[in-house]
Amino acid sequence: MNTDQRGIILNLHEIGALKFGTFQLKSGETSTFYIDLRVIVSYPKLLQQICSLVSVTIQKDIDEKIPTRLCGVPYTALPIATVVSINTNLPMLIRRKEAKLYGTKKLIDGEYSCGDDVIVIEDVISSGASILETVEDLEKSNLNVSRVIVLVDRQQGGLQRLSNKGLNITSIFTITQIVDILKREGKISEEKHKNVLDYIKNHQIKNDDSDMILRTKLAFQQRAELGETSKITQKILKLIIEKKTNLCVAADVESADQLLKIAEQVAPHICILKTHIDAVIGVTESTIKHLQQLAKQYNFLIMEDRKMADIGNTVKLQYKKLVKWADLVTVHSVSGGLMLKGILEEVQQTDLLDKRGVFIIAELSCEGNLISQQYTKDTVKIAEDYKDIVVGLVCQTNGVLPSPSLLQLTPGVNITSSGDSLGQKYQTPSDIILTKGADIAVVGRGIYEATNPAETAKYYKESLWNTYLERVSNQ
Ligand code: 5BU
Repeated sequence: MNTDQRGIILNLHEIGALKFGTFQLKSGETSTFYIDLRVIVSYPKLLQQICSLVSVTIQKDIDEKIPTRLCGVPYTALPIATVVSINTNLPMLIRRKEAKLYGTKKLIDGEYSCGDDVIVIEDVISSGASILETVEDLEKSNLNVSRVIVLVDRQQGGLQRLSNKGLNITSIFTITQIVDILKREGKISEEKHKNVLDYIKNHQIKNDDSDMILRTKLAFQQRAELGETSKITQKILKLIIEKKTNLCVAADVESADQLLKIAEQVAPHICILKTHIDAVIGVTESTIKHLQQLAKQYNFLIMEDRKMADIGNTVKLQYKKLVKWADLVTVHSVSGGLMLKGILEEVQQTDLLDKRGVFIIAELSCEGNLISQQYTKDTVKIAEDYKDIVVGLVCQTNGVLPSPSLLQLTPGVNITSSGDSLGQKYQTPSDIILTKGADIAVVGRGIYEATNPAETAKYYKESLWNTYLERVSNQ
C-alpha cells in the first residue's frame, strides 16, 4: 500500500467515515465497525483523491478501450462515479433505484448502445446484493458489465460470491488493510482491531446460492432448523408440522358471535386464524380473550390482517393500541422498512420478541391492483432486512420469495368459485401450493360460507397438506 492510500485511510477515519465500536445494522445485527462513505461528498479534496485511485485502477481498461461507460451503484457511489467520469472522460450512466412507473419506464438513464461495456463502481460490499441488482438492471438494458470496482470490501464473502458468479470484481481496500493501518498509526486499539477481525470471521455470508433455489424444495422441518430462521417463524413451522396443516382461515364474518363460532368450527384444522377485527361488529376485550383461549387450546396463531401502512411512528402507536394482542399482523411495505423498526421496538419493549411476527404484502390477489414488479422486489429486500420480526410475505407468484427461512402466505383460494364481482381471483389448493409456491394458503368464503365449515376446513386442510407433501417429495 502506498502513502497516498494510507493517507486516504487516515483521512476517512478522521472524518468519521470509518467507525469502530458497537453498531446496530439495519438488519438488526450488531457490528463492531461501520463504514459510511456518504460523508465524503463534504470533503472535496478527499473525494478527489479517492476518485483518482479509482481512475488509476481502471486506466488499463481505458487504454485497451474496453469500457465505454461508467455506472455508480446508487446512492453513495454516484458522486464517486461522477468524479471518475470527469477524470477519465468515460461517459456515465445512472441506474434508477425505482424504475419509472410512467413515461419511458427506463431502468438506466444516460446515453448508451446495445452491448456497451460498463464499469460498475460501488462504495462498500458486504453481501453484494446491491451490486447484483445494478448488474441485473444493466444486463436487462442489454449492457455488458466488464468490471466492478469496490472501494471497501467488508470481507464477509460478498466479493467472492460475485466473483464466483463470473463478475470481474476487485476492491481498492479491504477492511483488514484498513484496521491494520489504523492500529499501526495508533488510531484504534488492539482490542478494536481484534473485534473487527473476529466479526469478519464470524459473519461470513453463505457462498452459494442455495437460498435462491431451495424454499419450495425444502420440507418445513428442514426450514425450521436453518440457522437464519427466526424464533417466531420456527414457532409457526413447528405448529404447522405438529398439526399437519398449512391452512389459514380468513374469518371475515360480520359479528363477534359469528367470529367465535367459525373460529371454534375450524380450530382443529388451521395453523392461523386470520381476522379483520376492525370489520367485525361487537368485538370486546372478552371476544379477544376467547379467541386467544381457543388459539391456545387448539394450537393455532391469530393474525390480524390490518395491512398497516403509515410512517413508522404512527404504525408503532397503532400497533400498540390495536394489534399487539394478535400473534401476527400484516403490513404494506409502501412506507419502507423503518415502519417495521417501529413495530420491532414496540415488541422488544414488552419482551414479546419471538412471540410476535409480521407478514409483508408483496403482491395482491385482486385485479387492477397497483403493485409493480419493482415494488415487489423492494419488498423482498425489506423482509430480508428485518428477519427478526418479519416471518414472510403475502404474495401470489412463485419465485418472489427465495429465502427458505421466510414463509409465503397466499390468499385467493376457493374450489367452488373463480372470483367475485369486486376483483378477487381464486385458485385451487394445488395451484396455490405447486404453481404459486405458497407455504400457507388462505381460505375465507370458501370455508365460512360453506354449509359445513368444519368439514370443509378439514377438506381444504388435507388437500393443501397433501399437495405440500407432493411438492417436497417431488424434488
Ligand atoms: P376470501 O373470502 O377467500 O376471498 O378471503 C380472502 C382473504 O384474504 C380476505 O380476508 C382478504 O382481505 C385477504 N387477502 C386477499 O384476498 N388478497 C390479498 O392479496 C391479500 C389479502 Br394481501
